[in-house]
Amino acid sequence: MSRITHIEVIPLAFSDPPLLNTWGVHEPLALRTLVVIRTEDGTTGLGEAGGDITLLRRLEAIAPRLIGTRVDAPSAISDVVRSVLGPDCSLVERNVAQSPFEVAVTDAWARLEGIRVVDLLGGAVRQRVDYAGYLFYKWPGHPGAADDEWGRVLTADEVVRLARTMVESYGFGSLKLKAGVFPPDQEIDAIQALHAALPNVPLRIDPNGAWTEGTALRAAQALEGSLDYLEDPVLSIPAMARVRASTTLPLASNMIVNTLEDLDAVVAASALDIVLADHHYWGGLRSALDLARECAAAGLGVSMHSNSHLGVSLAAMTHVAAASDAISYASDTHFPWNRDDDIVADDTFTFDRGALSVPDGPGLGVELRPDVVERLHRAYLESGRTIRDDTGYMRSVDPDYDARLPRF
Ligand code: GKR
Ligand code: MG
Repeated sequence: MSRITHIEVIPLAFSDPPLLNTWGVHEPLALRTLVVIRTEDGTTGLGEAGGDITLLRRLEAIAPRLIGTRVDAPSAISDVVRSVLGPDCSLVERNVAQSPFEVAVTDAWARLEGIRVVDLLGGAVRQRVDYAGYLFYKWPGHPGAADDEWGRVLTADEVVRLARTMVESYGFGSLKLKAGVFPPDQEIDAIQALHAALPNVPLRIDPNGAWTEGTALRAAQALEGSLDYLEDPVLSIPAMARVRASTTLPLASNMIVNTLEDLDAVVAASALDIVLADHHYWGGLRSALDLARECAAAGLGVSMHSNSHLGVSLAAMTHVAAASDAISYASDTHFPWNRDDDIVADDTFTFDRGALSVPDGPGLGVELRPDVVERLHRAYLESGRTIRDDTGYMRSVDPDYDARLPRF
């Protein structure tokens, strides 16, 4: 089986609208890292990771040590990652650094076999993967710039307008509102307005742990009947368990389950109904599938989390969801917010009734647009940016911005 001969680790910066979250606001450029491996017979494999400098430096340190690895031995990657990162790195940090290499190697292996990644992962349990439309409050444009195509989303009516646009453009059959931005009553009103406007669309709200336990209890009671699930209202397992015990709403999280030990603790405390898996944080495609299996065995539902991303990540998520019947909810995606700057061919992803067909492959089934990769890499270098800093950007506009969690 073919061995890796080259690896490129390419930092990228791409346009991002001013989306509000509890930490602050998205900066004009989001950062991401592309990993491209090549094998001795010229096969390529792609992976995508976050863009912060610490991770970038780790990926750059790991890459040369993977030269010579066979692409049909993805388990060899974790030994290299462990030895390069050393004992001071946490399991989660190792998993984050491992993920893009595991995805790239799997892509190359599947390409070599002439099959789709999903088939290499055990076969497709579905050919279409549902995604949820991801609603954000947002400024009309970045400070000093013209309004963007999405316009202003600061009121309940504007959230409903955004939801209608997302549903009309993509056919999403579920919607998630990023919350923890405004006083909770305002966000509860927005969900109630969405529920009234789109009664057949399951809704989620995610304040990223910005709410106190008291607020979470009150919000849960107010939103019973309007929500499909409530995501990360609070940030500790005991607090989540207490909220869960007081509501009929299903509770979900991508913040309190980061390791299998966390999963055991969550199950022991009856703290959650749904875990949001994310192959970027769990060490790659296989570990995300293992997590999904473990969750299902423990009686938990599974959805998938996303951060601002490009098409290699979207393809990887689609193959993961297609390979797992444990993934029982539509997955999050930021795709509509970032699609114009995508590094993969324009026509790769066409949403049909909120779902993507699993790309035909071989491999992940995506091809890079080299001119766009080059442009986004230049944008990265010229920007001088090295970390995501939503709070710093918000404070450049509102110097007193309070990003404490919880604070509402
Ligand atoms: O893009 O602002 C954002 C989101 O808040 C993201 O950073 C979160 O990781 O979407 C994510 C979540 O579900 O927590
Ligand atoms: Mg979340």
